[in-house]
Amino acid sequence: MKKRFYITTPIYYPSAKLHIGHAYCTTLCDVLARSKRERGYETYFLTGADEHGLKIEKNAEAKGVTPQAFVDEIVEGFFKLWDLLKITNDDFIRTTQARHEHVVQTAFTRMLNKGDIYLGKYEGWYCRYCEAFWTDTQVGKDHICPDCNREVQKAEEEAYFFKTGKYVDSLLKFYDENPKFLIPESRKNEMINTFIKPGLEDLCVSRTSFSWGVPVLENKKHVVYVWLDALTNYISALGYCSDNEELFKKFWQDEDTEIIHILGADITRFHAIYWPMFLESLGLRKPDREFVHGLLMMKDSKMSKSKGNVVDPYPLVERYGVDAVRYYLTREINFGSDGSFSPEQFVERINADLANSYGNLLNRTISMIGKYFDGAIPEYKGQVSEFDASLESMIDVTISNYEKAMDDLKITDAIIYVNELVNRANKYIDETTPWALAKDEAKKDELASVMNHLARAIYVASRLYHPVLVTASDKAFEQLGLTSSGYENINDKHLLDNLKTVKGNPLFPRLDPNVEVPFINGLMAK
Ligand code: ME8
Repeated sequence: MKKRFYITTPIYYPSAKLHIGHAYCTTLCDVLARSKRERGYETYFLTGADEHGLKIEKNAEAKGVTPQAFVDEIVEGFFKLWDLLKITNDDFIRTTQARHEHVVQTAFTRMLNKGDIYLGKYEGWYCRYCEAFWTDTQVGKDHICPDCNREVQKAEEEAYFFKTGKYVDSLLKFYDENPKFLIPESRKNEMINTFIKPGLEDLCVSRTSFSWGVPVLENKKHVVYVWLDALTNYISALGYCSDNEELFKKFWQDEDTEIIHILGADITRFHAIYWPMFLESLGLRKPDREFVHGLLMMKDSKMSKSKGNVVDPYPLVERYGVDAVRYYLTREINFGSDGSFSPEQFVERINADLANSYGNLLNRTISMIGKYFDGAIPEYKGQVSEFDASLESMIDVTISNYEKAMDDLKITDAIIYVNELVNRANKYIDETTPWALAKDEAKKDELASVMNHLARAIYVASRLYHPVLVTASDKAFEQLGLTSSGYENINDKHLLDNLKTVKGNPLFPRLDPNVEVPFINGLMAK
């Protein structure tokens, strides 16, 4: 296990407001980053905004403002949303910042001097929505963009190109030697069969048809084409080629850092093919893992800013709280598979897992400790009954399964392990029947042990839920009477001895589907 982590989200286009799909990716990265940090790994978490390109230039023009003013306003909204969702990014990179533009220009010059970039003429099928050129085969006879299904136009212009051919063999060798580089593995076959085998064309890395971009120093009528610009954010944010390369040395160059990019399936080829090539051209190390998460769909089609069929995360968080939304995104959509957003599933998930299972376990336990032990958690005295032994072993297994799943980026699985522990603890109440033990003075020790074990199960579940349920877990700790503790205490069986519990409100009040489903549907209709 490497000792440090560098985790990134894609940098989103500020061409319109973000929707729940972006919130999904950033939240899941945040869960990973928090979980690593809590477990003591030095972690750097980056997100940002990809502010150049034709689409933004056009949107700004339509609004009658400068592109910079246009993106400034939208990026304000990014900040608000990440604040609302309690995202703990260490930095926010904007591609219009001088620190980034400098790196793009330096990288371009280095590649040019090395002979990896040359001036040529581009003719191809251009999708102005995706800002991507496509080949004849990719657009088919109807000339449709394979990404967004819109019509593409034939376009030609003088442009600089990156020589992909020079790096193809080395990329394939890299894939072979690093089977865990691209996850899920099916994506690697897709890259090879769809893009590399049919013959990878040189990549267009400059444009002259719009001006909202980083100027090419060597030829000012060109601006750097968005993907060379965008991808370098992952190193510009760390200070690559700046006066202070400390972060870059630590989080990129040091082999003891695990570099993980998280991205959606729509941008895999840019990350999995061109980015490693650019890095090799610059003589830099490649990331350890690129994890391709699935897309959130609306009914049968992809949710996207340009289609306008989106769910706005703001009112959801406002009404249901940050924990409910973070939990739904983490648990409902298996990380790595596509998923769909549905109001019914949202309400059902919160009710079943958070209100009935976790919230209820806490509520029942705190009430019983209040009733039977005057609110003080009895001391740990080992395993008094066979049920104690079984719950304790489940706790140990849960911690180790959870950690392994998180390390493998199986975030949904990690959370399911915690849910299973919570369910087990609820069942343990039924098995041990504390209300019956309480009637028999001779069973006082047994009852005390049950309360201690329940409190510990709640503590461990809350610790493991913490990267997701960022406020509710803290409330659970408060109810257990804990003022401070960290992940390092997770195995301490005496942590809760004699703590004075504090009865609180239910963490997750049950949602009434008859009220909430129409409410969420209303948000979607807007
Ligand atoms: O592609 N479901 O930006 P972008 C889940 N600027 N995730 C979704 C989603 C959905 N329906 N829609 C978007 C760009 N995403 C470039 C990236 S990176 C160097 C440059 C998420 O604003 C998903 O992670 O179109 C996807 O890859 C990303 O947003 C695309 O965001």
